[in-house]
Amino acid sequence: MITIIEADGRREREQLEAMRARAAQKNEAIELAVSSIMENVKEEGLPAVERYTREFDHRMPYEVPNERLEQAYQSCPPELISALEHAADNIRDYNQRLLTKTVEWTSPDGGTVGRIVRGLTRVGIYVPGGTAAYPSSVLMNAIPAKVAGVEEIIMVTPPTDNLNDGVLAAAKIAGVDRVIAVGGAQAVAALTYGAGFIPKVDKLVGPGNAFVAAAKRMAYGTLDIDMVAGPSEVLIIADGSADGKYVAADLLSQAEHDKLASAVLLTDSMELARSVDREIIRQTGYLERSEIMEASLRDFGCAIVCPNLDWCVELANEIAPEHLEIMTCQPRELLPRVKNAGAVFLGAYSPEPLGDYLAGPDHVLPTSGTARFFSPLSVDSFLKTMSVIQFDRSSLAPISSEIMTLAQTEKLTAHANSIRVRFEEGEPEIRRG
Ligand code: HSO
Ligand code: ZN
Repeated sequence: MITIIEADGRREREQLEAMRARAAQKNEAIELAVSSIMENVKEEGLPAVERYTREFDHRMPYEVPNERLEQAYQSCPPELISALEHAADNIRDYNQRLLTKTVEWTSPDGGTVGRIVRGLTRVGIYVPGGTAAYPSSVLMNAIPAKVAGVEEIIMVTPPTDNLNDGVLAAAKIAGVDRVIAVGGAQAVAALTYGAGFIPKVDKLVGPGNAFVAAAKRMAYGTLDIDMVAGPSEVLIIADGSADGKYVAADLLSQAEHDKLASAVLLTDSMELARSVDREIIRQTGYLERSEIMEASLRDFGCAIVCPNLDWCVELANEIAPEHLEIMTCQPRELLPRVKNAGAVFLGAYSPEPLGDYLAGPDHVLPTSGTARFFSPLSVDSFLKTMSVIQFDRSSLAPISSEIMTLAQTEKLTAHANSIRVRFEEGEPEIRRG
């Protein structure tokens, strides 16, 4: 069942506002616990990490040997391995094409200027334990880092008796350098400050529970992080030409992630909205995670019938969804007006799971309206740049007086002096003390 609302400019905004309230609120108790974990690991290093791991996971943190990755790879069904390898190839190809290049050129004043691109040195990838340990997410986090030229990629995941084979196989396929069985806020703290055999990293990416998210927020500044992911979202714009069966299936595919996931249909056709509603009821009947989907659609799902498609696009831009599917007869026509979305899927044969798994672009995307200013994870997320300047005497001379004027205005005489000494007649004066 999905609530159908007829847009009048006010009703739909009220509904959307009510749904926005789902964004995870900060929890004082969690913040407090995590800040003391961060402090203690910073002070004590590995012994603190071991203590917390024993307390929360009833084990010791350990390095997962390469042979274990090999064994995981061998024990996965061959069709899983070949699907992961195909996905990995596409993610690699996509990011290679995006790789920003170092550029240098002659400036208007005749010097050489440019921008050098470098990969980060060391990156951590957090992989949660339990049912949300997704092999696809390992690829989506690790491969862009690899393409960026990151020297060492360290994956961390909570220690359990049986680590997830699919996740370990994906780590091998993606070229993860080390896997360390350590999880929770203590893993984030270890990667932030370094703790014994767990080195500190320059950037930490990947989803985690509320403790991990809080720790990542606290670590930010000491290292870089990806965005703190909120519950998954899909928004579909569809007209009367769309197949209600496909639309319903795609809404359900996101709704199944989480009771807090959001799935919204914007359409100019009441007939389509009704057929989507019927299809949702029918398909939920045979799908496994019906309880999650029903809760998510009840609390964070709706179909909004708008007067026209422009109205739909405007609302979509306000919502700035993580995933935006456009299933209209001319989907490309709407694209130029779309401003805010993590990923856009065009046409009846570009369903969101295609992007979750195989198309090549990342499935780590901005959520909770942050697509207004954040971008998908990509090779860019693991690169940084340095500017470079090289002038010679003849290109510096003509601009030297301007530099000195600017320096003197700022009362920074040593700045002016650094230019002046280069153009003084005769030998520079040497003051002896
Ligand atoms: N749709 C999720 C990613 C995912 N789906 C992983 C399946 N596995 C993030 O938006
Ligand atoms: Zn998904």
